[in-house]
Formats: sequence, structure tokens, C-alpha cells
Amino acid sequence: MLPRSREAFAEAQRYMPGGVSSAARAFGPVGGDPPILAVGEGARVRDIDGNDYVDLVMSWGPLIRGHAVKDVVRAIAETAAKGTSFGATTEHETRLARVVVDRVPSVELVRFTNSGTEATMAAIRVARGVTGREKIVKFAGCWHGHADPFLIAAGSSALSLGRPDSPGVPAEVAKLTLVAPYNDAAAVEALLKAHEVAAVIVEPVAGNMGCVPPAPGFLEGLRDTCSRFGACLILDEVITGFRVARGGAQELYRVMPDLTTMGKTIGGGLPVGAFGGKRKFMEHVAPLGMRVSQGGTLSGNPLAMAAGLATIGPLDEKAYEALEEKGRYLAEGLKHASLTVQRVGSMMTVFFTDRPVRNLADAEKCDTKRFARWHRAMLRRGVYLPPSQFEAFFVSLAHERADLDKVIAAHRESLAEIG
Ligand code: KE4
Repeated sequence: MLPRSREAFAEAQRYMPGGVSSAARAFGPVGGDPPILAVGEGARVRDIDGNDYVDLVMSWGPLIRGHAVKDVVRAIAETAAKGTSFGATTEHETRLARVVVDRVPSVELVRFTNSGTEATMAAIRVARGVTGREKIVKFAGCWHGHADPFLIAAGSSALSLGRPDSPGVPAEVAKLTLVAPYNDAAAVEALLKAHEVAAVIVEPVAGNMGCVPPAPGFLEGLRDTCSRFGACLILDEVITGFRVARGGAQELYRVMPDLTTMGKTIGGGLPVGAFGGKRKFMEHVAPLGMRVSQGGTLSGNPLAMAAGLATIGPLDEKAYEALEEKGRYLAEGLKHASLTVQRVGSMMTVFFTDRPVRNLADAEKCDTKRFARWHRAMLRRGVYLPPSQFEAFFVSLAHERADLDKVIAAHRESLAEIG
């Protein structure tokens, strides 16, 4: 029962469009009112009606160690007690920058921002500034945040709410964004033959049409094509960074981009983003070189840096083995003849189709109405999932076997209920 949530959501809708601070949180695609959450602890969240859920959204990826992890909370509190923001370099950002440079194989210099959107926006600008070219290539169904150049054939909330090409993006901007099907390196080769392209930006594991792994050779093909045509390869690792491996997807698949964008996990639940890469590009970010403009009042703020460091600092190989085992166990338990479960490490999606999903066209064949019935049935059984077929969900180090077994049992009951 959600009486207080329903009342609180009505109040939220009085002041905020759709009662949400981000379109992805809208329950339109699945129906019903969203629980209003109040407390997070480990793998669990509780709403204001006192209902307890196993959380598989985990704030859309940042909480790789779980909610309210004691040493992360302590790091934030201790840092805040000495000042929340200076608008000047602090050792907090240098410490986190060192971890990023040490762990992400292709990154030699990194700049922090306040969101993944800012990071991808800046990365595209650097690629355009350094190459002197204007066009970019993205993939249908991928989401890179809500900056204009990316809201063409976009995934995540744009896809879930049926507006992959957002109103408000000027035609002049949209025509500079070329779109290829995910997992189709040949289509990118054809585009780079026909156009002067500044950058190809790709989610190395797509999360925003649901979890779609790269086909064998896809990322390698993009790397080779970009090198041959002088385009900048940008891996958008806002989801996959520090999630699918200690050095992100570029370490897992051994494909080295020119630029990498990051977010989510490196802020441990506080607002963060980052872009980084080879000196050839990063040495033109203002105030250096060509001085490609970028700025941000709270970029690199001490609280997000401290939270990020406390979150990813302890992630050693054992932690990634544990995340892999938890992900494998859950995916195994969710399998069903009428479904396709796709997973990379601790990120996954249950697609309501019995066919593999390799790109957006495949994802759009899913039975989204049956997904919606399943989502509501799972919520009633205490499992909190992203309210869209076109999203990935996440397990954290805090998800114990008992939490995963609860999800698997709820899944089996829900499938029996919805048919
Ligand atoms: P933010 O601006 O939301 O920090 O990051 C944008 C972004 C960039 N790149 C990728 C691959 C992303 O997945 C995201 C954001 N992801 C969505 C979920 N699919 C965040 C949820 C939301 O928009 O509220």
C-alpha cells in the first residue's frame, strides 16, 4: 500500500514537471505511482509508507557498494565539516584524479564535472576543437545525457517516453549528429567514408536501450575505423566505468579510446562527471593549448571527490569477482523461455522477448506491456526496478544471497501471475 507516497507524489507534481527531477524516474511506461523513497541501507530502500524493497536501480549505477556505506558517509561528513566547496583546487580532486589515471588505461589527464551530461558535452567539444570537424556519430538507442547533440535517436528516458528525437533541438544542431545501428561497425565505416567526422561516441556496453553487450569485433572495428579516418573515439563509460571491470569496459575489452567519459560510480552517489584521455586531446582543454572552453562552479567539489574516493578506492580484484558472481547468480535465476537476460558483470536487463537483443531495433520488439505488468508485480513483492524496459539494472557489493533469492522468488511468482 502506498497512501503516503501517493499523497507526497501529488504534492511533488504541484511543483515539479511530472513530480520528478529526471524524466527516467517517471512511472508512465509502467503505470501506477512511484513509491516515494526515504531511506537506503545496503541493498535495500524503504519508502515513506514503510515498504521495504531490494533495490536494483541503485541510483542508476553510482552505488556500487550499496546505500549509506559507513566509510563513504563518514568521508562525506568529515569533508563537509571542513568546508563543502572552495572553487579552487583541493587535494581531494587530485587524489581521485590519480586513481582515475592509474586505473583507466587510456586516460593520461582527467577533468571533473558535475554530471555525465557535462562530461559528454565537453568531450564532444574537445574532439570538435582539436579535429576542426563538426559532425559526430552516435548509435541509435544510446544515451549520453541530455545535451542537444545527443538527443537524436536517444535511449533511456527519451526512448521510454517515446521521444528519441527531442523537441527543442535546433535542426542545425541535429544535422551534425549522424546515427548508426549499435553493433554495426560497417555502418560507421560508411559514414566516416562519406563525412568528415570529429568523433564517434559509443557506450562500450549499451545500458540505455537495456543492457546490450558489444558484438565480438564491434569496438575493435570502431577503434580501427576512427584511427584510419582521423576521428576521435569516445567511450562513454558513465555506466561501465569502474562498474564492469576495475579499469572499465576499455580494460575488459582491451580497446583504447582517445577520450573517456565517466560519472556515477566515481561520485559514490554525489553529483559528478569526468572526461579524460590522451594528452593529444586533453592538452587543449582550457586553460591549456587551444583552450577548448569548459567550466563548472562545483566541478571537483570536495564532497563528491571524497565520496568517489571512498567508493572506488576499496574496489580491488576480489570486489569485481564478487560483483561478477552476484551478477551471474541473479541472471541465472531470472532466466525464462519467454525472456532474454543480457548481462555484463553486475549490470543487466531482462528483455521481454525470446530473441537476442543486439541493437535498438531488436530492443523495440520487446513486449513493453508485459514488462509493465511484470514491473508492477515485482514492486508489489518488494523489488525496486527501473520503470522502463530500456534501462539496465545493477547489483552492488551489498546485495547478499538472501536479497538475490528474494528477487528470484518474486520474479517466478510475478511471471506466474502475469502469464
Ligand atoms: P548524468 O548527466 O545523468 O550524470 O549522465 C548522463 C549519462 C551519460 N552517459 C551514459 C551512458 C548514461 O547512462 C548517462 C545517464 N544514465 C541515465 C540512466 N540511463 C541516468 C538516469 C537519469 O537520466 O535520471
